[in-house]
Amino acid sequence: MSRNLVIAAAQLGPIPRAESRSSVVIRMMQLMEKAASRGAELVVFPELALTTFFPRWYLQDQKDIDAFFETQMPSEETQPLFEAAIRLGLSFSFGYAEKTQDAKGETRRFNTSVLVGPSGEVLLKYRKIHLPGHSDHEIWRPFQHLEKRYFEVGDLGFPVAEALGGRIGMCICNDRRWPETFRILGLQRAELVLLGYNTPVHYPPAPDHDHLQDFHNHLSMQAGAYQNGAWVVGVAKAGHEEGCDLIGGSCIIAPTGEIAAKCVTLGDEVIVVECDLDRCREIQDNIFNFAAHRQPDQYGLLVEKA
Ligand code: CDV
Repeated sequence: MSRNLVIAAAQLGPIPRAESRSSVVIRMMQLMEKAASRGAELVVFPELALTTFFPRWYLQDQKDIDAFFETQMPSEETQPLFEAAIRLGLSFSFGYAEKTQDAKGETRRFNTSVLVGPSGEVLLKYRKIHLPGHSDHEIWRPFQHLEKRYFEVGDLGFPVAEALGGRIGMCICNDRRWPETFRILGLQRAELVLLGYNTPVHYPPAPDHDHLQDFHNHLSMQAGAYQNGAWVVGVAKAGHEEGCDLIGGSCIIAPTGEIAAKCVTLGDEVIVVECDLDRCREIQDNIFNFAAHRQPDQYGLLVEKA
């Protein structure tokens, strides 16, 4: 099997609260068609791709909250996405709010992403571990960020799958800011990390950093790629959504940390790069050869509670 994988980052522009899933699915299918016409084999969509970014609202009625969650994947509304991918022979990944029941019958809610193969089969599932924001209504904020209220910390760890001719891991939005995320994937010899994000330009607890949002986005992802010798595909939901500006800057990053392609709008946009997974060796066998140079005996503090 070829070690070249043609990957598309499919950025989504704003999704208003009133936009239906079916309408978003049509937009995603249009991006898939565009990506396929440019030779893409894998299309990567953002975090919580099917709806507006609902943690910006303090919702009290569980029915209103659950309206943003998926209880089935695929569902009637998302089935066309899976069918389009099968028809186009594409794999794709995307994020969604997952409501499920555990073995004890308890309801669980996660911020989830899945990687779907070209036959419509789920190859990998990840549930977001670093949930940013807060749990209670904080009225001083111009908008809320209630991920800690609506989701539980993911319970699947950071899995890596042998898939599409390489080793693939995923993370979601805030996870990308934590070096531990990329290192855990790197220790499993991930060659490709797929991630989606919804990042407001305005960060209410530290507004002095608003002008640095794009810089911090790329800084985190480029460092993660380089320090672990992996391709990283970071995909935004971007633009002015329900009064909140979200950064764009979706990009495909080489294992050297260089940005190979980047979106230039804040709307629906596709970029495509032919990614040679063997290029991971340039980094993983040399400067970040873990077996030769890492000193885990000295890193005990890293896994102690702060
Ligand atoms: N969706 C996110 O995880 N957003 C956070 C914001 C709140 C800082 C992020 O890390 O981009």
